[in-house]
Amino acid sequence: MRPDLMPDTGTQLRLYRQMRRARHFDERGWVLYRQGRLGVFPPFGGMEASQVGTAAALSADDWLFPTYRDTGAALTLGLPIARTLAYWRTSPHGWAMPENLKVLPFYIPIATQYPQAVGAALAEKRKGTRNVAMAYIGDGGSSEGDFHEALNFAGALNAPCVFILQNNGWAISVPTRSQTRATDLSRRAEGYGLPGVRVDGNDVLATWHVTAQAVERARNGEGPTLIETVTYRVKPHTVADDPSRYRTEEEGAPWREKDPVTRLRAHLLRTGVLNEEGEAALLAEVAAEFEEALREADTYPDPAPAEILDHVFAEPTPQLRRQREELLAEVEA
Ligand SMILES: Cc1ncc(C[n+]2csc(CCOP(=O)(O)OP(=O)(O)O)c2C)c(N)n1
Ligand SMILES: [Mg+2]
Repeated sequence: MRPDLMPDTGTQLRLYRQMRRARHFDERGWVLYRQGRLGVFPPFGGMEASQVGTAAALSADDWLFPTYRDTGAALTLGLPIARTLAYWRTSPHGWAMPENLKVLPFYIPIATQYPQAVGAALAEKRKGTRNVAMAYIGDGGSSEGDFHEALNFAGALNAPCVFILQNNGWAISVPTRSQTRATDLSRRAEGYGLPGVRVDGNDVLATWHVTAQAVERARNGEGPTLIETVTYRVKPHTVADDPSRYRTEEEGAPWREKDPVTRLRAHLLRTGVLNEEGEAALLAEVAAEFEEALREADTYPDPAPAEILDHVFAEPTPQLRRQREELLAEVEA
């Protein structure tokens, strides 16, 4: 990487801590799932540079629209670990966001977050702030109509949006090459008059750099950017998926070599920004933070059935009220 594009050492260390927090969540998540202490969740290990480097370019006043895969991004912008654990326990505590946090609950319906992010960005523009909205999507999601509508809409209205397209090679069992004939997904931006950037999604210094530039453009009223982070889903689609049914083990081998956490670690140790002692302390802090959050999540009471409908709208619609009554009557019976 060109030295003049390198984030300062403070930023490098901040990125490393966030990547370790994400990696730790992913690894502990697997164990907790097997222990029956966490529900089915989509692992993201190996995609930390793609998620952390992009989210770290935001400020606390910006919006983040994550998909189910983007725990690493959400944690980076400040989503509490305890809430995230609650989410994957299907507890309402997991989708009632802290008031001051502009991170949306993880989107499960593919691509719906993209047009909604444009709406949030336009609202900020109308209010005259310099805040931006960042939305995540996968390679598979980029085949959905919502993706294209959002890019067109954002371009036409010059919305302060940053679109992150994480190309991790797979949409469950469908490889990117079957998903589309396009071979460079970032070039789709051209069709909507937007800049499109393709970046090594396993290099956190690079993802951070290109995203920081896109965020700056958006803040300055210069409009949206599409960033394709080229990475790989080394893990199964969810902890309940068996990828050996649709792909070979060898396919992932070169990607495991390019592990983004190991890669930044090697750089930090080589340049003396971090030493083994400093790293050990950092890892201990990250682990302690997680265990504390797990203890907190364990204190959340089990949800009551009707809570599944709370937090959907500030004011429930007549339909929701009716469904709530029906549900309660059913539980009663
Ligand atoms: C609208 C909609 N259609 C289908 C699904 C089922 N589904 C869940 S994940 C997924 C694959 C998405 O792949 P991609 O966008 O590449 O994201 P990744 O899982 O690789 O992060 C599909 C089709 C869904 N959740 N929503
Ligand atoms: Mg994918």
